[in-house]
Amino acid sequence: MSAVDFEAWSRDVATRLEAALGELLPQARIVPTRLHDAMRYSTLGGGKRVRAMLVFGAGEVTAADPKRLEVVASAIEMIHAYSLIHDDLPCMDDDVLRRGKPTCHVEFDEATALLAGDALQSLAFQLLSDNQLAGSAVTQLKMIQLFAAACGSRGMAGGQAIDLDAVGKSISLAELEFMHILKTGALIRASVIMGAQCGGELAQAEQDHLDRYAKYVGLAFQVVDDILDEEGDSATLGKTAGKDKADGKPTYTSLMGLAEARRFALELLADAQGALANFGERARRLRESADFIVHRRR
Ligand code: GRG
Repeated sequence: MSAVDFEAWSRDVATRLEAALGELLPQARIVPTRLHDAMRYSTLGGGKRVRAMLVFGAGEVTAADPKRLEVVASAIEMIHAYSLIHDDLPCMDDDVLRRGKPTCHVEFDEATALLAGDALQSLAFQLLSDNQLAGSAVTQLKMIQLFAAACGSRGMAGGQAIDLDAVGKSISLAELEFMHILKTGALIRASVIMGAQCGGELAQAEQDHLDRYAKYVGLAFQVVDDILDEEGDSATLGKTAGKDKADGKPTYTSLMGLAEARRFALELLADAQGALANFGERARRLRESADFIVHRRR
């Protein structure tokens, strides 16, 4: 795969992920059919699949078996889909458009959307415990621990709580950064670390470099998300543009201004690339994925 360009590689990742998710998600004809339909509706056929790119990119660093990476990427996408379903509910961001189509609670109903998110979360953990994904049981347990922490109150759910609490308030840049490290950064970091853990063991210094890369990329992802929310249009983004501003949410652009936020995103990209300096060709896909994350238009 190293001869093909990034576009072909990322398409291949998305195709593999889609096929794996199609198999791993319960079929819509299985009872309870409405719930299974909603889980598939929100997980399949959309999204940039950035977290899967990071799983597969990190897997190339440790020469991991693609079959293991498919399972890990699927579990992470299920958690991501659950977070989007719940985030769109009326009790949270109350949004009607996601990935260019009606949000889960609009297409189905609120109760089904709540349950679809819940069931996606437990299915993700089931996959990580049903399949052999690492060289040793100890490493696999460490993967699951990291994943649980990334999803919970000191990860994504905690970041969401801080986010909801910050609406209409003025917060500092340090507070904004802390919120995003939890809300979006934790799952992005888990994608990189778990992808690498599917393959051969890395020296401690190499693990630390990957971890630094993941943290910079996670933050860069969010800064760019804020820029796109301000600059983009709903048709391109596939979600309601300008919503953060309209909802009175603090963002990088509201705190720094657009030009400074753009500069900050490039600085984070350079830091992320710097963290990979010693990996050579093995980290090519991680380098390209970081570039994609910062220069994307949606
Ligand atoms: C409800 C527990 C719980 C958590 C929700 C991550 C999150 C916390 C909410 C998502 C809301 C949101 C729009 C956050 C901003 C960054 C983000 C995660 C954007 C969506 O991710 P992309 O751009 O989406 O990777 P696609 O559709 O491409 O997969």
